Amino acid sequence: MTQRCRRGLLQTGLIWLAGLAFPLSAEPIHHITIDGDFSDWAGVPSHYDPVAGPGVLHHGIPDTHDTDHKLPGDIPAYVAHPDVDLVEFKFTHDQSNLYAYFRATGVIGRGSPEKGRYYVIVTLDVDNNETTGYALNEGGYYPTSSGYDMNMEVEYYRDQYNTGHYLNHGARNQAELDAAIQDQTNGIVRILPGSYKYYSQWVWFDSSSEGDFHLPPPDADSSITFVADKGPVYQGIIHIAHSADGHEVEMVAPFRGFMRDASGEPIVKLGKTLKLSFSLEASGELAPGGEWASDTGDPIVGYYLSPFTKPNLQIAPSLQDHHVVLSWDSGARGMVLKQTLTLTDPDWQVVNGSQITNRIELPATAASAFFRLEEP
Ligand SMILES: [Ca+2]
Ligand SMILES: [Ca+2]
Ligand SMILES: [Ca+2]
Repeated sequence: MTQRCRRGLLQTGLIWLAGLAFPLSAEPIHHITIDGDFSDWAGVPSHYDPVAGPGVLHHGIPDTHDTDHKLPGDIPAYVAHPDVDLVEFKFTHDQSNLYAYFRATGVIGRGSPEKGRYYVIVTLDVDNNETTGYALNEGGYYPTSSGYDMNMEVEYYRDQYNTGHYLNHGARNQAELDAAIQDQTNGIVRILPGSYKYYSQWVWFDSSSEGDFHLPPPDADSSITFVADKGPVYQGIIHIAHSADGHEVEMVAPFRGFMRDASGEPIVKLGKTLKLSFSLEASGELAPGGEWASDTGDPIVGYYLSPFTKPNLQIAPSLQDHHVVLSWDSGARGMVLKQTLTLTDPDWQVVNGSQITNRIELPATAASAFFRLEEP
């Protein structure tokens, strides 16, 4: 009797389908270690950029190009510089960090012991609002897009990792920049209309004394130092690691370095949606012809910082007669399980109690049912 029922349940189980496990825009948590081993990126989706060369265009723009142009409709000139030729990039996060992956045709960060600057840049629209921040073309980056408020960035100088810093582009003149810097000495960033030209950049230290400015509570264990291009070496909480061949890097920027808004809320936190742009850039000493060169990928739009891991919803027969077991990743505990009996004009109903667990047993009474997990 029991055997027959279990068999029946198994058959039912086959047509009980796990539906959409994640809203399309949500990006699940991945844990990345900054160690030059890139296997931890295997589950993170790739974004691609053309392999540069004479005549290779990206939306009508030479893929690696000069940085002398500033207007949205300008077409910069091609510069041959494989070290800045971005070809693949990825972005992910965990509960407290943003992670970026870059792959280039040449060697990322390469300079010479005497000279040269090289930048690994992620530019962020942190409020998902194009009217705040700046437009990429103002900095000579193409294809352009707008709304970028902050950067997470690494500068190499004379072939060495020089600074890992955060930038804010929330000022349009010197007076606004002075005000922004004053706020930032107190750990506050205001997301405002900005410009490429008027920006501040700082290194964040998890120590009250290592930086020039000791931050007030709740960041009293932290300090910052404002940095300038080619400045002294300051390595705070942004870290980067290279592959053995130098073509790939992985970097981390903890949320806390982006600071807080005036009400004390972190600028970057779980639940927010970001737009992200990736660029590689090198100074003129490093290219044939003495030209600065950069390459910018298409922006990652609508990146939602989900608090959950990928849930991997599973359905299995239960040991209990006429029941099935639904289970999902423990890192997705807190998501809501919903059920419908048909996908034609579906009526998704919350499965009571699902939000406080990652395993639930349900009676298999209907001929078929469909499930999905949603963020609350
Ligand atoms: Ca790694
Ligand atoms: Ca490229
Ligand atoms: Ca913005």
